[in-house]
Amino acid sequence: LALQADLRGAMARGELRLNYQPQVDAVRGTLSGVEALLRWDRGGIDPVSPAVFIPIAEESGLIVEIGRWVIREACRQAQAWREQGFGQLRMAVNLSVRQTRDEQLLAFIDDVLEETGVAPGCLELEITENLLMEETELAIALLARLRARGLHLAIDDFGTGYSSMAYLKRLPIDTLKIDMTFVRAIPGDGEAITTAILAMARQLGLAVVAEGVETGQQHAFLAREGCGTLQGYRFDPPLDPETFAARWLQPR
Ligand code: G
Ligand code: G
Ligand code: MN
Ligand code: NA
Repeated sequence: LALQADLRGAMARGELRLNYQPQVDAVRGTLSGVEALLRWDRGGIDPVSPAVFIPIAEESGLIVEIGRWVIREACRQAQAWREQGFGQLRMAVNLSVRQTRDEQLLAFIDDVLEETGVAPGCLELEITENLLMEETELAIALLARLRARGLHLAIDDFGTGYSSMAYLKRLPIDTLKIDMTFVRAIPGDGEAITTAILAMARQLGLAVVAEGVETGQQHAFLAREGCGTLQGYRFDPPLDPETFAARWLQPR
């Protein structure tokens, strides 16, 4: 409860920040996109992981406000980089289940895109597989409207839930993100499931991002199996915007 009150104050005090992790073309090693990840910087005190404070924010409903801040800040950053001459990036943000029940989400996103000049196709929303399984037809309809608007949708932590190929086929999505538990098990048990996910994605015409890629061996396996995009400590952890720009962005 203390943390919940603190979190409310954190927004007002400007303690929330976004870090940015590169998504890298598996073959060329070039930047294909970026995922924005939320950080709570409590100035001197230990930072609290979003794995801890996001569930708290969800319980209190504060996640709607925080989630909106995340979308706006990520789009502002993408536009700032564009204005600095770095071209238009594909920016991925995580969406929590509660936000898919926000009837104003579409209107809010429209406003942010207009205000920042970010193209809809450059904003990707990540929704966890388990969230999708829990959600109602209403949430799916909202996702379909977002996609019709031109946004991209990705399924995060893919492979940990129970979605069937038939179910996936009905979903308005663009990308599967292979959960890092499978990537961590390469070489080994992770190989077969990774190959199966890639084959299924190919059949469905979906792009694939492998998460948690840490080693050269994992990178080589995934590139060989045709996984287009990689994300993980092999390339970089989530970085503050200045470090991200210095390491990954070049003037065009
Ligand atoms: O970056 P890190 O590994 O600490 O993130 C921990 C968890 O918090 C991950 O599951 C990640 O998806 C989630 N997370 C990070 N940023 C956001 C955000 O802006 N919104 C939501 N809903 N989840 C986030
Ligand atoms: O659930 P989601 O995929 O959005 O969360 C991604 C989380 O994984 C982030 O908190 C990020 O810090 C973490 N992460 C990113 N790359 C790696 C990696 O290579 N190894 C590990 N262990 N964690 C990673
Ligand atoms: Mn994610
Ligand atoms: Na994930």
